[in-house]
Amino acid sequence: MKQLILLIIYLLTFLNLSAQVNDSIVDWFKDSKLGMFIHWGLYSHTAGDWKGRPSKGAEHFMLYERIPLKEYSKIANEFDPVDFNASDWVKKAKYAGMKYMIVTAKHHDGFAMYDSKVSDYNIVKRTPFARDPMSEIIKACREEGLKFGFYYSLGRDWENPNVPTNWPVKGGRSNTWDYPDEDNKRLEIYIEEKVKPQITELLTNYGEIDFIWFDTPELVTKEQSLELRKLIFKIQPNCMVNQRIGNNYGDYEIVEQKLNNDIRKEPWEACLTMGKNWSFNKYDTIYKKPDILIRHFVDIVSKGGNLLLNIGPDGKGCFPVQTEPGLAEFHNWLGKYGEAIYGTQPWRVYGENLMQQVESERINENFHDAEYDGTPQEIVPDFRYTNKDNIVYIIVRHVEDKEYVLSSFTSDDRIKSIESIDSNMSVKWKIIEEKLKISVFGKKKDLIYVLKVNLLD
Ligand code: JFZ
Repeated sequence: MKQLILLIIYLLTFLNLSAQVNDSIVDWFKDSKLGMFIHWGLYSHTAGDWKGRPSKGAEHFMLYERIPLKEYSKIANEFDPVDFNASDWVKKAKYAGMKYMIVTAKHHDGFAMYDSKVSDYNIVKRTPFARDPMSEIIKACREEGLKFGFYYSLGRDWENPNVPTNWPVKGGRSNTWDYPDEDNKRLEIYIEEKVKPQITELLTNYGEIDFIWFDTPELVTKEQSLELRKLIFKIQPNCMVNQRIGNNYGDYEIVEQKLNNDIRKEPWEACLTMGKNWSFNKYDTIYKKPDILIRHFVDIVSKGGNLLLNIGPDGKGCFPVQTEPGLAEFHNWLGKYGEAIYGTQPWRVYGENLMQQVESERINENFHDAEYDGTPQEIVPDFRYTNKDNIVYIIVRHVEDKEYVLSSFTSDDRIKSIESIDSNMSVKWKIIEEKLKISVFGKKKDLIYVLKVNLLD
């Protein structure tokens, strides 16, 4: 009898702790490779200005400018995105080859960009727009076959009086100007009275939700992370949760504004901005060039990750015009080379450089807010590899040479043939001294192109 009780306790504990989605959901995520991230809120309306001058910190400007909640909340009175069209957003994401969308339901300012019954500090109750954009976006995602998730700022909320932080110093990311008594803030009250009820309504009122993308867990405790994970699993067991739920209770890891140094077996996602900021900022005129976006994308995929590419729509609900070349490039490049991306896995190595120099794209471990881009800017001629069944794809990045030797291949790979996916080019190859010598012929049209290596079964 005692053994039976112990077994039941063990099983209940294991089931609780393993409140994670099943493998088929994770497999879908790993195969999908590309999603769209949307940062849209009251900060999109001010768009980098405050009191007639450029503000500091884009979506962080309430913090950087120490704006009293009473003053900041007045922005809602003017938030009226008359050009917002959910179907247009979703169709642009689908056109670019994106398979899911993550949209800010509540950022650090605490303002709900959905019809919250928990807090009137929301887009329906406090703005002339008076609509719930999330229900419109979710409907459009279902019509276009994209999955959907909510971004939710977990450990930072500048509307709520009970959200202490301690980075980079005590109160460093808290609202200490309206709520100065940092030592007496009770995080558990915030979790019980705002976080859990809002996560519950987000997972109850909008049908099937595929992701909760938590951000900045800050001082959330192990117990609080686990309780949130169990709550999500109880309401929607197929909803994936990222590791920013805190305390390692997520289904997948996040790296932000940087790339990984090597292959990671566990599911992971890199979130990158197209411009300099997460949210729309009228002074943000420098957007990553399309070939750089593809360069980062194929690096991420070669190491087993997904790219969550961010757009910050403006206060009228439109994507910045600077995002159009990048979205078009994803459409064109994936239209031609998508077989080397979707449904692939990392090969035994993620790639190599043309000059065999040491990999220069080191991760920058410094923590940054807002305006930070740790992705490599230098363009190194090199190769990335992906694998699907008995095919290895060689993704050739910014290589002008028409002949090169790859040391990652040997005669043991039993290569049957190598072909160029771009029919304007042809390939000659041979194994010499246990290396693969490749010569390409014809007109190279793409800065990043793909060769398909067919291996013998
Ligand atoms: C956070 C937010 O502050 C930012 O506004 C945006 O929403 C981004 C996606 O997430 O920024 C972070 C969070 C974590 C790290 C860096 C920036 N980090 O762990 O290095």
